[in-house]
This record gives sequence, C-alpha cells and structure tokens, in this order.
Amino acid sequence: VTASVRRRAFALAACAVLWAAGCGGSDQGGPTTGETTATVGTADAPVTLTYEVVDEHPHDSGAFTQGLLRVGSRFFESTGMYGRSDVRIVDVASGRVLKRHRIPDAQFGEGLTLHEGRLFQLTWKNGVGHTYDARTLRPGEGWRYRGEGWGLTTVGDELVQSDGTATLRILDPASLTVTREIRVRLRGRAVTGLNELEDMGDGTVWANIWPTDRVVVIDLASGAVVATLDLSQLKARQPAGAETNGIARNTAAGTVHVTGKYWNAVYELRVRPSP
Ligand SMILES: [Ca+2]
Repeated sequence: VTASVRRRAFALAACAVLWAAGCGGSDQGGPTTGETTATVGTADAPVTLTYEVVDEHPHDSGAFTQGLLRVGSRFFESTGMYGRSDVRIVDVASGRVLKRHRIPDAQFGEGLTLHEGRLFQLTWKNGVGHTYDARTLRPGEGWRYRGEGWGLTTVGDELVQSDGTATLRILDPASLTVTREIRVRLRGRAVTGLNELEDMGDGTVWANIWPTDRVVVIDLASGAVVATLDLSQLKARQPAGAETNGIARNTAAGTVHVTGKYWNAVYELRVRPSP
C-alpha cells in the first residue's frame, strides 16, 4: 500500500467519524494538508526540533493523560490511575468533557487510538484492551495481549502499540494480533520508555519518552529516531507532580497538541528544525 493510498484511507476513516460524531465545522482538513514535519533528519544525523506555541486550551488538571488524539473539534482522551480511569470525548476549545466512560476500578487506562469509527484503549498491566463506538463510547468487544500496554496510534490500516520498552508492536486492528515489531534506536542505541504515540501521516510516529519531557520522531520504516523535541519548558509552567504525556496531531492546521498527566493546559505547537 502506498503512502498516498494510506493517507486517503485514513482521511476517509477520519471523515466517517467526524460525520458520526456530528462535529461539523471548517477545521477538519485531510491529512494531506499541513505537513507537520516538513523536515526531519536521518538515523545518522537526527534533527533537534524547536517550537512556537500558537494556541493554548484548558485541560482537566485531574486527568492522568495516557492517550490523546484529535478529530475535528474534539479530542479523544484516555486517562489512567486505578479507580479513576476512563475514556472521554473533550471539546478542544473549552476543554469540557462532553462524554466519558469509566473502566473497571482494577484497571489502569493507557493508550488510545481510532480506526474506522472504533476506539481502541489499552490498560497498563491488566493485559486487557477495550474497544468503543467512537460516537457513543458504547463498549464493543475487547481483547487480551501479553505484556504491558502504554501508547497506541493508528498508521494507515495498522495500529502501533508501545509497552514501555524500545520495541513497538504493529497490530492488525481486525484480529488484534501482532504482525511485526520495530526496534526504536537513537544513533544506534535502543530508546526505552516509549509512551504515548502519534502518527504524523508522513511515515513518522512521535513518542513521549517516559519519564522525561522529550519527544522522539521515529521513522517507522527503519525504527530510527530522526528528530527530537524537548518539552521541558512547557512542563515547567505546570504544577509539581505533572508529567509530560500526550501528543495529538491537528491535521487541518499542521500543528501538534501536547499536554501531560495533571497538566492544566493543552499547548498547540508549530514545530520546525532548530536553527
Ligand atoms: Ca496520541
């Protein structure tokens, strides 16, 4: 499957959900608009990225953010902690929680992604995944997996899962089986702590690195980190105990939203290579 076909498929899937979620408006461009990272480095010469904050939105400072993605004017967000985990639909502009679904108290919510109108949510050490109708948050059939669940994103017709190690698992969304694995390396060295993920639609997946404020840009074909982004200046604006986690691409604007666990804001960034 070529990249352009994948992008078209993704755009169709995203539009289907937009329609289903009833979130019309003019801010929903396809993934072909607004390339987020026009320039990335190479495995041998990863680029340092810098950013400009172009907007800032309220975020529930009680949310232990584990998964974040944007469709139109809504965020889909997954939160963690035992007894408090949920999946929620959030209005981007106001930060208001429009709809939420709690998961069992004994489960710790983790990564979240969307594929063809279905949300997929991981749990940390429970080995249980949940699916939901993206419009209603009505639970569908779940699945079980080995090891831990950390981050999740959708690349074309595949899901990409992190588990806190340096290995990404590629899943078939229909069978939820692992079809292959990718080892992530920065200048040849394994990058552990891969956490929340975001497909950028350009062959790269971004990942928060736990427990740091660093984001790595991963070339999915090779697993090489081709760029890095330091969010410590944004984390410094947050209360003590807040942790950096959560990346959501704004396909229409070519920008990236970032937030964290217990952050009171979601920042919208325009990112470029550091001069
Ligand atoms: Ca994400």
